[in-house]
Amino acid sequence: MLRLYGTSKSRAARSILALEELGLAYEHVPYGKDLRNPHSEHRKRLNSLNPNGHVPVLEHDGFVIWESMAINLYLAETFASDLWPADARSRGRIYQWSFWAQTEMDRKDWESVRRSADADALKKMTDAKILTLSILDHALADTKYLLGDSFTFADLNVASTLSQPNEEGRIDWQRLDPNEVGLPHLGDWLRRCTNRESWQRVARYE
Ligand SMILES: N[C@@H](CCC(=O)N[C@@H](CS)C(=O)NCC(=O)O)C(=O)O
Repeated sequence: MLRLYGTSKSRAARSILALEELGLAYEHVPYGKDLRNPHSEHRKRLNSLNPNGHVPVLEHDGFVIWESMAINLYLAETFASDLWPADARSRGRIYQWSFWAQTEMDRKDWESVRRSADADALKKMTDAKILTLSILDHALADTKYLLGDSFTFADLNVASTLSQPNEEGRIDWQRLDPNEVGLPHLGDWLRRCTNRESWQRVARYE
């Protein structure tokens, strides 16, 4: 039994996309705004599953795991697919891009939300974010996907960190258009990823 907690309008989207891309049957429990009430049953249930109190959380036959990337890498290892190549170097690349997305992009995204009322600070953070994204743009200059010709967990994990299914192929809460900020390769790649059936489907989920 697979059960995934967290609304698709949150970081849980990354793991919902992983379940969808793997074609697995699962139950979706779309905890979201209801978590703001500290006394709600959902809040208590979530805190009992994840001491951090965050979504996503995955339950798999009694095994509980949290952190979106850990969930995705666990699913990748558990359920064989073309998205998870067998050799150690390809997997190393997938770890590299997955951790890069979390440490270099996702954390900065959080910080910039907190600074959104300070125009100067936000401008500096946005410029720094675009500079970091140019690393990804460069890596995609001569290749369709991060590991070559086919979509893998590297693309899934990075693209779903940059753009949730309801963000229409734009980057994070600022809705940056990669082409407008001078990142054309990243823009083409992100469109390839977010045009996938899974992204289109998950955009309609609660
Ligand atoms: N690093 C974590 C971040 C999880 C996270 O921050 N989740 C947010 C939703 S986007 C959340 O649960 N917020 C509700 C809360 O903290 O009460 C991951 O990738 O799983």
